[in-house]
Amino acid sequence: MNPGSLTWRIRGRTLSLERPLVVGILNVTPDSFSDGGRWMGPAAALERARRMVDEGADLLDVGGESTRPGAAPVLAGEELERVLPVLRAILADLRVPVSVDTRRAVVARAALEEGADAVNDVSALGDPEMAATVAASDAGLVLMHMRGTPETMQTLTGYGDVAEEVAAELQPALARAARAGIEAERIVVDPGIGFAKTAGQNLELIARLEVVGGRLGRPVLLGASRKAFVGALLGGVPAAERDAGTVGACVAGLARGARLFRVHEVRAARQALDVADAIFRAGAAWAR
Ligand code: HH2
Repeated sequence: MNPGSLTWRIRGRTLSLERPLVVGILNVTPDSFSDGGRWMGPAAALERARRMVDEGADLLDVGGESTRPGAAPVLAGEELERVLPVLRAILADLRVPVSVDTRRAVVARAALEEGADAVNDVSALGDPEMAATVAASDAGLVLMHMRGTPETMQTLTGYGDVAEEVAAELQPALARAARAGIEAERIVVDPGIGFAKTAGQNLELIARLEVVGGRLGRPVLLGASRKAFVGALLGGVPAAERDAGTVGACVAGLARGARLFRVHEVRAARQALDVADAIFRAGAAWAR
């Protein structure tokens, strides 16, 4: 598989992944681990969204529930109240594609009706209604690997070969999506960095990301931004000071075949990925 030649189809549009695709994170939650409470409400969120687009985001990912380790679930009504006004404001003002980061079909359905372009499901179709909900639209779908729930996941880190097992455990969700009528071209996969993984397993997963992309045959999205393993490698720096470390993880992931990168700090990732990608392409051209 040549990941550089892959595309992602959302809402009838084919997004090219020739250039690495940067996904800007917009958490409209009070408690997200690195930016909780900063962008709540349509005005603050829209300002943040505009800035991320100016800095080079190709897609914005709006989430109304923190899924950090130990986080308790929020009620669907609360999640809808957080997400829908923000989604409405962004879609009215900006032309950028938007995904909704949710595990709930009811939230996904409302967001899709509002005009969201993709569903980012960290539970990989854990809600029995999710596949049919996405199938009924022509939206894109991100299937992320996790075990258990954010409350329990860090007790579920027993793996033999983490890359192979993550790929194998995502396969049933791909099959379920196909059975529901979601075309493969609409799907990207995500190893779920920090979701039921130890710091060492996160490193190994990124180092062997091509196993996940190769086994599943779909483009890989990497979500390493500001996560705890980055902080641990940098002597325990707080989440807001992990953006340079995040860029390191993105470039390493790019070298292993990831084509989409979910980040809090867009400008640095955009620059680093464009430069690294050009260098890797020059290397590949020389080797031919
Ligand atoms: N990570 C988080 C949330 N959603 N979605 C995908 N596809 N991949 C990820 O790695 C991923 C994700 C957790 O990070 P964040 O949104 O910054 O924090 P919180 O869950 O506390 O809101």
